[in-house]
Amino acid sequence: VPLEDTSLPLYYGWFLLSSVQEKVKSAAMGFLKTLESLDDFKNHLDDFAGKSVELEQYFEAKAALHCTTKFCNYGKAAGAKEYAQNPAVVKSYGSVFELSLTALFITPRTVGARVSLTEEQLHLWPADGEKEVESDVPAAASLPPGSRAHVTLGCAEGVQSVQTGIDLLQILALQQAEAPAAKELELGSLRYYGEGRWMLELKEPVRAPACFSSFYG
Ligand code: 2AM
Repeated sequence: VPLEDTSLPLYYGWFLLSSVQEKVKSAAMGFLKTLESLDDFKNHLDDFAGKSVELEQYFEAKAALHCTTKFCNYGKAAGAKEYAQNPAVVKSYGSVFELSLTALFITPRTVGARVSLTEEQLHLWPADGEKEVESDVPAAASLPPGSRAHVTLGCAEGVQSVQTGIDLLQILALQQAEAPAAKELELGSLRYYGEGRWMLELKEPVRAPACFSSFYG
């Protein structure tokens, strides 16, 4: 294996600064607690294996909070080398950006925060970011670039974090087709998308400074 291939990371992304990690985690906890207290949610508990669930225990945290841009798999993923050589990626490496977390969502598999990317941030988004998961979400290619951008906050037992972006795209595809009626809460508008999928559009987006970098593992 040529050295240049082995030097590619597992993934590139924005890593939330440690000062904001706790803020985001507590916003997520607040969301889960609010959800659990709602009759609407209790009426749909079947989605979560039927029994009573403590959402805070149902999901386990994965890595330090980040928003993956390109999963390179040490160079084995399609387009990894091209991404690493993209001038925008090279130029921004190590810079701090402000991410805007505009919604929180859960499914029986994952809990995450949607990231709404700015024009500048979209330059770091890979061209195939959404198309890559078309087999899981057929409508993915018709969603705008950056739709998959998210921070994984936790996964159910045995679930890999790559699932969070797939769950987000599924919710957005349903939203595009026909958004269900919203319940207005103090934190924002909550919608139920069936099969245990809930999304809260935040009234006040959470602003999270994050460093664009990569993870080798
Ligand atoms: P995540 O972005 O939803 O958290 C290491 O596994 C990181 O790369 C995780 O952050 C994970 O998911 C992300 N990841 C894993 N496989 C991926 C894939 N095929 N495409 C995009 N991101 C992936």
